Amino acid sequence: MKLDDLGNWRRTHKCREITEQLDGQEVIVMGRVGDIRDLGGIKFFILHDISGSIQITASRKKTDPETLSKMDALTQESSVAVRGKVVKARQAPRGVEVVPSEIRILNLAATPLPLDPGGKVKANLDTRLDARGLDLRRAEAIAIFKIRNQALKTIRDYLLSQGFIEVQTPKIVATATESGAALFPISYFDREAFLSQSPQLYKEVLTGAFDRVFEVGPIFRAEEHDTPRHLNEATSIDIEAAYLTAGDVMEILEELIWRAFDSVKRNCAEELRILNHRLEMPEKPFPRITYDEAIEKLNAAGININWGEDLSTPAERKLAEIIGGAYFIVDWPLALKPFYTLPKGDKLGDAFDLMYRELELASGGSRIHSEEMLVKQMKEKGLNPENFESHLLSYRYGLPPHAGFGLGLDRLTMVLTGAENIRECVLFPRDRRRLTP
Ligand code: AMO
Repeated sequence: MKLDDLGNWRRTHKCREITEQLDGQEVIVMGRVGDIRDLGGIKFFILHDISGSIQITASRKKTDPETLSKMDALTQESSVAVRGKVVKARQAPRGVEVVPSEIRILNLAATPLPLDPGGKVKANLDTRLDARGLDLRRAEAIAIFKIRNQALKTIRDYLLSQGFIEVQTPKIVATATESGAALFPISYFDREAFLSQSPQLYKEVLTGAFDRVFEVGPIFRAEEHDTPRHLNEATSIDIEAAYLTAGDVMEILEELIWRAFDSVKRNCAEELRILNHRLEMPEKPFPRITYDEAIEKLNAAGININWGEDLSTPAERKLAEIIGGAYFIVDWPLALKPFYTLPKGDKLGDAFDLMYRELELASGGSRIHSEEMLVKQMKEKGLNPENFESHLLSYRYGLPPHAGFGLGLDRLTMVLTGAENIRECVLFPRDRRRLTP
């Protein structure tokens, strides 16, 4: 079939804007075709755009043959433009419909569809991710990404209001920051390079010039985990601020999480309804417990963790049962935290994790700003300071004391939307088995 051109047509209204007040008015609407129904004398379809939907209704008797034949040719998910008159109609889903005078079929969807974006036929996650472009048209998927967008906007606005500058740091890097094992090597001309695990070292250096910086960007982890909360490419919201400590940036993090919840609750009521998710506001201040207290509580609850061990998944689950909601775990054993963590006494690091129930949302802390101390701690962690030479240069010239955190945007989106698998919260997830689409 020959397709139509968009030509000089432009939308006069989005679907949601078609209301009874426009009764009798001519409009142009554009979008994708949802449910199609043929009642013999009358043919309907639902037109969806990002704002919502509107019913398009043509009676066989009154509609011209060309428009009717286009109605007959339509398939679900085709993209179309409709010029027509707004008519009040009690039986239409929104009490109003558009009676077409001309239809342009801009692209015709092939049949059968690999999945039903209308949601009547449920598909499993793998089938959905294989046809993700189509899967993202589902109302639930759109709701998740609208919520993610709203949260990110709120977080950006807040950080900008607090004097942070948004930066972009290299994603092709020479060294690890978090742990050697989780790096993706790539070939960089005749040298080996890696995909960045975290903007950590760059954001720290930037505090010397810009005082406060933040970055929203990809982090790459070659983790073998195949879990509902790990990805090999995730998005983190990283901040770093000069002349602040872990305690100060925890307050920024708490405020930022609270505001993200609040703005989603106020601006995304319809999306939360679509997802059937009741969002409970976390109470400020979030509880803060030390690592030692966490171990005590766990041991008392029958989960044995020796001092110095990381918290296992069952331990995190148990803590979530005991504390619930959003809470900080502070004062970690230094050995469990990366080399750049500022020591607190002999054995502890001035570092924290932010948990939401059993999910770690963020981690951060105060950092070392003295070159000497950083070199010492690198050696203690078995790292070779020579590999960090260009980075260490920046510490030589008066880098201020600083602190910061990394917050996983995909995990935050899980919490805000009630998604049980992180893959639902990422447009095109990368995991051990999935490199396409
Ligand atoms: P960390 O390694 O804890 O800290 O990462 C920070 C946050 O990023 C998210 N995250 C992930 N999300 C999904 N899949 C993954 N594989 C994954 N890895 C991490 C989590 C996590 O809490 N440089 C430090 C941050 C800092 O101290 O400023 C860092 O990268 O939500």
